[in-house]
Amino acid sequence: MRIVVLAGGIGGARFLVGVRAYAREVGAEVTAVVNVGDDASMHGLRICPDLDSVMYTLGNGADPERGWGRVGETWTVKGELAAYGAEPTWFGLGDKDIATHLVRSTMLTAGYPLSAVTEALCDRWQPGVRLLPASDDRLETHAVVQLDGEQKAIHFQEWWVRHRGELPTERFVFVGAESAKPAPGVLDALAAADVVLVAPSNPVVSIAPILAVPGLREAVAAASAPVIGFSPIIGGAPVRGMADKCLAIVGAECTAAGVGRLYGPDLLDGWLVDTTDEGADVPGVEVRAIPLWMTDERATAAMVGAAMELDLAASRPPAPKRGQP
Ligand code: FO1
Repeated sequence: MRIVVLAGGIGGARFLVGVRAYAREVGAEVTAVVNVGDDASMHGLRICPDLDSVMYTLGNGADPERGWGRVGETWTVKGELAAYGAEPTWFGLGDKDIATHLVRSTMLTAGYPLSAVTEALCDRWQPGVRLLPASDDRLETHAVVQLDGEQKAIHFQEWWVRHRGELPTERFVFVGAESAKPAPGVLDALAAADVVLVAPSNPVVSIAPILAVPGLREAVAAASAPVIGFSPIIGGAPVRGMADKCLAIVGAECTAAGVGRLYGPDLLDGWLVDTTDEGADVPGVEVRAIPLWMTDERATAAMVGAAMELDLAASRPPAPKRGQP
C-alpha cells in the first residue's frame, strides 16, 4: 500500500508520526509532500522550517515544547549575531539547527536541487518516510499587509514571527508559484498512491502553497486514490498555530466544516472532523467524526486507521475519479 501525505508545519510533522506508525502496522510505504512556502533566506542561509520540522520530529530530534528546531538547542550564534546587530534579530536560529542550514545552503550553492539536499539530510535522520519538497523551485508565501501607513508584501516568517500575525492583512501570495514545478517524484507518487491524506496542517499557509504548484492540485484531483483530509480545527479553534488568523484573511469560517468547504469536493473525497464537530456538513464530501487530538503516536495512528475505513463508496466510487474517462 502506498500512502501520500500533503503536509506542512508542526501539525503535519506530528500527523506523520502517526502515519508512519500505521504504515509499519500494515506494511505500507509513506511519501510526504511538504510545504516550501515558509522557506526563507536569513544570515546567508536557506531555512526550510516545514521540511526541518518533519525531519527532526520523525528523527526524534525536535524540541517537543517549542515545536520547531532541535531539542537540547543552544543559542551562542544567535547571541553573537545580535551583538553585531545583524538582522533579522527577531528570528532565532539555534546552534544545532544552523548546522542543518549550513549543509543545505552549501549543497544548494553547489547546484543540488532541494529534493536531493533533503534526501542527503534525511540520511542522518532516517525519518522512515520519504520526504519530498512540493517543489525544488523557490516558492515563498508573502503576506500583503498595512505597515507604517503603506501596503507592503512581507515574507510569511516576518508576518508570523516578527508581527505575530497581527498586522492588518489583505491576502497571502505565493511568490514564484506560477513558474514552480513539482519536485521530482511528486507526480509519480500521487499517480501511484492508494490513498492521499491531507494532514491537519494550516490550510491557507501550509496546504495551499503545495496545491499552488502548477500541476500538483490537478494531480491530486486526477489520482485514482481517494483523497482524505483531517481537520486542523476542533471546536472552532486551531489545535495550534495561526490557522484562525489565516482563515479570516481568506474569508473562510474557522470551523471544521469551513475548512472542509474551503478544500471542497474537487479536492476531497473524505473529511475527518473531531467528535466535538459531529454533524459538520461539507457538500459532496463524506464526513466522519472521530477523536482528532494527536495526543500521542497511537492516537494519531488510530486517526489514520479510521480514514482507511471511511466508506467512500457511499458518497462516490473511489475510482475512476474526476477528469478520468
Ligand atoms: N518560530 C518562532 O516563533 N520564532 C522563531 O524565532 C523561529 C525560528 C525558526 C527557525 C528555524 C525554523 O525551522 C523554524 C523557526 N520558527 C520560529 C518556526 C516557524 O516560524 C513557523 O512556526 C513555521 O514556519 C510554521 O510552520
